Amino acid sequence: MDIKAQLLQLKEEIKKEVQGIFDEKVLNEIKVKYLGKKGLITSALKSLGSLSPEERKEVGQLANSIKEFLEETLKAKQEEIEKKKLEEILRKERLDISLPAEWFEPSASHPVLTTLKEITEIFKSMGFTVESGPEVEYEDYNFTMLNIPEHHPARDMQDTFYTSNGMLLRTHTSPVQIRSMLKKKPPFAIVAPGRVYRKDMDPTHSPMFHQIEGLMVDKNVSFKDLKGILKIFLENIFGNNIPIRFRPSYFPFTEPSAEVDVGCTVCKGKGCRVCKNTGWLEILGCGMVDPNVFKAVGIDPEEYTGFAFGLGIERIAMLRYQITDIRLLFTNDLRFNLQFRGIE
Ligand code: 2U9
Repeated sequence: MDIKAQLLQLKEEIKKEVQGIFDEKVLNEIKVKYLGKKGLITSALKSLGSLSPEERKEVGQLANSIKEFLEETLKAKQEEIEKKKLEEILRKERLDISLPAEWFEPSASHPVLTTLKEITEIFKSMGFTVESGPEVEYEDYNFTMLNIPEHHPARDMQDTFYTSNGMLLRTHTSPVQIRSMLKKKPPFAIVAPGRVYRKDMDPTHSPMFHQIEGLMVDKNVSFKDLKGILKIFLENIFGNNIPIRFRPSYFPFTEPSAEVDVGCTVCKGKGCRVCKNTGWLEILGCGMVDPNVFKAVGIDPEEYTGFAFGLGIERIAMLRYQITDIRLLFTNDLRFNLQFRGIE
């Protein structure tokens, strides 16, 4: 058979060979078989030298056209294989978006966190900024600088958790205000929400609980300012018509000091178990910052005055949601926690 006939036969073979292939590996083998260094078309092109010039031209054109034909056929086949692969992936990974979604049990915001956030927001709305600090504190920041001297009963080992390195778990968030006063220059108004620790455990006391404390320092801050701020706060929490009373009290870090009661929200002042028949609920403590506290942080008490207050978050949450045992707030029993779904 002459070379022309051989080439035409090759073309027919290629057509047949490529037809039933769906594998890239086999496709590659065919490419090598015809177009590789020792491939059939390559050899045919190499043998052109032995032909006469006229034949060379004709056979050369034929060989090239077959080469082109093969290249195009292989390319088309490659595209066909890739398309098939993609179709297969799309078929396998098909999502039916009309199927019903998987059911997730909705969770609930913890009542302590809900209350803490709400109280913080009320003070923010009155221009207070929010500060925080470490829970493991120096004795100086937790006691000494707050006018609580070394042998004061508040420092008692029976009330305070001391760490082995001479530090302690803060018993109130007041050290945050000490740190702020060491850093900032008056005027400022801050609140410090956070966890505090005391060795206490009964239906109304937990060894860890949450407080929020506030401090405003400026020239001419008075007890009148303190009353105004606390009135707005209590009306926001308990409603506009809530009765409020200030009772004289004592704290080492404020002078004068007061405790603030609101009319019992359960019996409306008539007397019940919750208010121990007094008609009043004790909500917070407050007072004017003691000059000794200002001196300890390097603020001149002749130039500046300030008020401070503090309250326990769990107590407020318990009153709001009529919870009678504080321990329910910390056992993480879902039957309890999930009752607060939708409240935040
Ligand atoms: C600085 C100066 C003064 C914070 C205050 C109270 C009154 C108070 C208690 C309420 C219930 C704590 O959670 S509780 O047991 N707190 O009665 N706290 S005045 O006074 C400060 C704080 C920091 C530098």
